[in-house]
Amino acid sequence: MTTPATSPSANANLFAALRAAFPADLDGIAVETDDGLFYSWRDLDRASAMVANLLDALELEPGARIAVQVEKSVEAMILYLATLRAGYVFLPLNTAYRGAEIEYFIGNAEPAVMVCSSANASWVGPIATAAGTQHVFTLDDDRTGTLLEVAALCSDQHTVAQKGDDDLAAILYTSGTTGRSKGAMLTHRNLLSNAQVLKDYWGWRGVEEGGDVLIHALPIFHVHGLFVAIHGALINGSKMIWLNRFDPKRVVARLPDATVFMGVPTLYVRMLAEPGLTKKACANMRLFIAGSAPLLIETFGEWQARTGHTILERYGMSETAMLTSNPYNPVQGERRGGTVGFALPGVQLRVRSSEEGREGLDCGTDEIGNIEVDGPNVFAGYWRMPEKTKEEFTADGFFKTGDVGKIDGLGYITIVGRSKDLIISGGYNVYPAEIEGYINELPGVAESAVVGVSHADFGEVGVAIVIAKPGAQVDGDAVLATLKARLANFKIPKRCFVVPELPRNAMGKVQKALLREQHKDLFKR
Ligand code: MLC
Ligand code: AMP
Repeated sequence: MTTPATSPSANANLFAALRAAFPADLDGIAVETDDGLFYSWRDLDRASAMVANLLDALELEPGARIAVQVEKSVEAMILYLATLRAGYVFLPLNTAYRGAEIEYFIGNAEPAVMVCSSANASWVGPIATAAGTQHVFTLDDDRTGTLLEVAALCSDQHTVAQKGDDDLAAILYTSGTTGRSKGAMLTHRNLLSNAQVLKDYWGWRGVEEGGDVLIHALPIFHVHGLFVAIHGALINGSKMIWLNRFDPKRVVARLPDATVFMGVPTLYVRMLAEPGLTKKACANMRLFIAGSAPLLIETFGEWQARTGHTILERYGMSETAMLTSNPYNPVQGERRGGTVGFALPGVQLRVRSSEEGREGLDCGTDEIGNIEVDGPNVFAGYWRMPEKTKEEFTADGFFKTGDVGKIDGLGYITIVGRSKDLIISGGYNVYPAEIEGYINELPGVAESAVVGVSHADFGEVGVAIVIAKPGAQVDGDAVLATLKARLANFKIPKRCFVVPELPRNAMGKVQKALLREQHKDLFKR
């Protein structure tokens, strides 16, 4: 059962906890951008107050959603902090999303405010307005845009909005194997409890212990970059070295100035290709953390050999924030490559059988089954989808992750696969059902299957296999070109084959395992 992250009388607003952790010296550096800008703790406090005052002046309804699709910048992070501070609900959107995707998210979430880049305002603005959004602002990654122009006129003093543990802080959209994307509703308690656990578990060092410095190189519209990284640094009063875009050369160049790095496996693979990645470059580093997708044991081993550091792999989801982690403290055990470590303190994690006749029974040691979780970090449900929410929880309140794994005798958890049909490409989720839906609507296409195959850089990528209607001519490259105009770039399959038929089992179901096997060596190193 969940316990409150804060006492009933205290303000459960996540921002209040982050703000309370700012160092006493507000003139110290909170964020240094890789292109030479410095933001003090006072700057973060004042700027978030100004944007929060702007939001307050709009007199939005309680629980109003602030949808944001902007390029990464420190100001975009400040907008996130301001949204929490003012007590509204942050709704980040991947910058790769195109018209149809944005139209769905806006239509479904009905945000009161939309913030987009000025380059996209001409198409995002009308979509938002048509969906009833009252306020559209722009924000660019060069500190320009109408949001900052208006915020500049607002006071830099702001009282943090009073929030309860179960009030919503953010909605993150995740796709699904069937139907449209679902908005995972995360509360202040979900996010704060997770940040507090990770602060201890990963041994973040306070200012008095020399302080940590985090290299922030991930996008800030997903759990990893937005919550794990930003909350991790802020709740510890640690400085961030901020890169708007991941560039392996720049990250390697900044390692001597930092102590903590977080990345999806592709970031580690790309950094390993840099000759500058040496033991000497990493001498000041305390911790390298990986997650969001499986870290290959080869990458884990190569990293250890090259840098002398053992990557700490952890596992999480949009719906749950972080669930498990390899130990930081050697007293708790070694960091084991190929595993995602132990359930975090406060997280209950169990593996349940899906075998016929044993469905729902607890698996024994090393026995493979479905991973189910409970804890203060587990989300409040899918936005306006009570039925979907119900389906994804067990009768006794555990969330069904859709991941398949096992637990060994020492408690190390290994993820061996997924029961959900999902491809994780460079840390982004791609749902084959969504892509197949788009392909099947193209002229001349009878049906299609999209499968994930190994890729040296992205870990896994999609490959489309298409069947043409009798007499129709379909060109694989043309299919991909059409998809590119409609869908986020990371969702586009890397190859498309037009074949006479799809392999099927006796029940008539497409045998995706066979297709994966056929194409498994397309992108191997
Ligand atoms: C870019 N492309 C991708 C891709 N990213 N294709 C598949 N998968 C991806 N992830 C496309 C581009 O559109 C381009 O196509 C081509 O691949 C090459 O692009 P690139 O220049 O190499 O890509 P780049 O811009 O460098 O981006 C790669 C990346 C990025 C790895 C830096 O994908 C990234 O930041 N990934 C991190 C995702 C993340 O933060 N996930 C956390 C989710 S939270 P074309 O055709 O245009 O040339 C979560 C929970 C948890 O999962 O546990 O943390
Ligand atoms: P998302 O919906 O983007 O939050 O993605 C969550 C999914 O990413 C999880 O359900 C897992 O399938 C996967 N994932 C996250 N971390 C890991 C990891 N360390 N190893 C394997 N898969 C992971």
